[in-house]
Amino acid sequence: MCTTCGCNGAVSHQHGHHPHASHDHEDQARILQVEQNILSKNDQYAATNRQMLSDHKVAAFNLVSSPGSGKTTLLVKTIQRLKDAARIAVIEGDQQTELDAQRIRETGVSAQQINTGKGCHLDAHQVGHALEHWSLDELDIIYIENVGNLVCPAAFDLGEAARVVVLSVTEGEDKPLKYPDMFYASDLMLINKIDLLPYLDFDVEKSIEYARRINPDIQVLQVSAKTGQGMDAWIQWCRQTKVSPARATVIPGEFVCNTAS
Ligand SMILES: Nc1nc2c(ncn2[C@@H]2O[C@H](COP(=O)(O)OP(=O)(O)O)[C@@H](O)[C@H]2O)c(=O)[nH]1
Ligand SMILES: [Mg+2]
Repeated sequence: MCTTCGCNGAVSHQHGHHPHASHDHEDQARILQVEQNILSKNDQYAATNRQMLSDHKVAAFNLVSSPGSGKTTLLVKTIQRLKDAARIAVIEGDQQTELDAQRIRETGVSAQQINTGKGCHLDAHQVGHALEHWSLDELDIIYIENVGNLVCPAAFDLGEAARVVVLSVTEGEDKPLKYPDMFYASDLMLINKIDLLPYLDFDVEKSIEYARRINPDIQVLQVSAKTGQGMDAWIQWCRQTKVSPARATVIPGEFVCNTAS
């Protein structure tokens, strides 16, 4: 079941292109009510997660993107660079398989896999259960790799300190305009795979302009997880995030990793 709208495939219902006549007003009101109930419940779990993470001074980052933008590769390279300075764990969201969690574990850090089955996003309740596997006093940073999907994860706060949308240059610069909710809900846009720019007609300036049209406050970094270009700035950004019971307080110059040097 898609928990964003409650559809489960048993009823004839397709996002965005079902004939309007197929839902009467009563159906629409019921769908709205289901959405509101699901999201308000999620927000309560997210607030609990955020408070707990804040109490233990753990910075959690929610990485969202379409499939294949390079989230797992980026996390592996990030961990390799950061693991001597910060104590890191990872929550991996995928519909199926433990493959990404295994890639993370090979770096030596702990990873909890959440398989969402037919669900297209992580929710705060699932993340809360994953957090139970660790003693939070022994961690500084938790990276959450969300399910690859530029739509549904936008609506689900997980209790993260900041949300990072990864846009790879092979996807085209128009994605912020096509998926505005995701870019509106993110604190940082990480443009990945910039090593491929010489071979593509991806317009970096335009992608930034589009993202800021949706979200004037969004920060932007350009990286190549493959070559390491731009990774120092990304690592610095992770270490600058101030943990608080409120969302998104990325304050340049403040270092809050418990063990950061
Ligand atoms: N050229 C290039 N390829 C990358 C980069 N980052 C990831 N990839 C490749 O993109 C593909 C998808 O990466 P993955 O990390 O699995 O993406 P995810 O689905 O977002 O977790 C893999 O073949 C990676 O090797 C990058 O910076 N440059
Ligand atoms: Mg992945």
